[in-house]
Amino acid sequence: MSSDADHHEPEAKRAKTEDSNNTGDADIHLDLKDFAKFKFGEVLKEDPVRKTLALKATVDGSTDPAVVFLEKSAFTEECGKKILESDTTLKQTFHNDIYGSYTGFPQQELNGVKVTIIHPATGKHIAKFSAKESIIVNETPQLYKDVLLEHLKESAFNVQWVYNILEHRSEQERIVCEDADPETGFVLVPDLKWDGESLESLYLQALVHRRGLRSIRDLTADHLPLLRNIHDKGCEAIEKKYGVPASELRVYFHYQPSYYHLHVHFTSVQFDAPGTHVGKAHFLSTVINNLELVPDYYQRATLTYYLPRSDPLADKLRRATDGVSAE
Ligand code: G7M
Repeated sequence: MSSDADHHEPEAKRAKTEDSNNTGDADIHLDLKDFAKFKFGEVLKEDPVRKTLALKATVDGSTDPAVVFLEKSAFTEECGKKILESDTTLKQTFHNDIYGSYTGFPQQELNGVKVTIIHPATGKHIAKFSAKESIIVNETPQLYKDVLLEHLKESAFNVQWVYNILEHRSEQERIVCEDADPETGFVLVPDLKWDGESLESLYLQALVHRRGLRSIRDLTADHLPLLRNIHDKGCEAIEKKYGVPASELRVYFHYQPSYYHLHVHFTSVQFDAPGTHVGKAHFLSTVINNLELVPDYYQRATLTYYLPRSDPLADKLRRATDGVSAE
């Protein structure tokens, strides 16, 4: 996905691999300027606290649905200044003594909504964006081998977007730092979820150049140089570009991740980013420390995490666990 909607290299940017999500429909992102072709389907999830809404939509000329994720953008200082000092219309709701309540209508460019569109969206995308209850899973190394690895063979999100970034086919203008070393190198880019502006909600991803590392489960002490390099160079680049020091950054992995190509999240500690909870986030510094103490820690550890109750994996893990304890 490019931040520059007018600049595209269609052939290069589309997935060409067998595990592509590309169903043969035209790439709707190539020339998308409005929602004229979209029809509302249903609300998948609404979150009044984060001020987000996930919708399922149909798209004219396509048999595949789209997921449209709307998010009210965070305010920046500059935006606050402009709202006060340029033509914002106010409609009063009520006033009482020294207190007044209004709805403000800032100028169009101050009033943007962050929109993420996934098309064609797979059933797995729809499930990911849908409202759901979670359950806690204790994944032993045996369950990882018997259930999770098998599950990933059948059902894993396509990571073509990662390869597009690593091969400079997408988002190249957004790269904050790159170390091209095939063993210890990575690319640091703003996360899809970040508008790239509000430092309070700063969110970047380091994607490793090495192929074949799926998640923290694959990490051993052999990868310590890679992990230390990501930590040190990633923090340094963020401080240089955004002025946010390492002491204000949460640097972590997700387990489980959505995308099984090793990547590290860098978010502002001021920001309660989605997926920073116990049961999902693992500090990079803790992972490094665990591997320093026990070189094969992540092959031996039971990892505890939450999963949507409706996730087919939850069911497979439950059946495997029941099967083992019944024997
Ligand atoms: O849960 P997991 O660790 O797999 O998180 C993956 C992260 O990648 C999420 O924070 C997503 O917002 C981010 N992400 C997903 N996609 C499809 C893209 C993309 O196309 N570009 C960028 N920059 N980040 C993405």
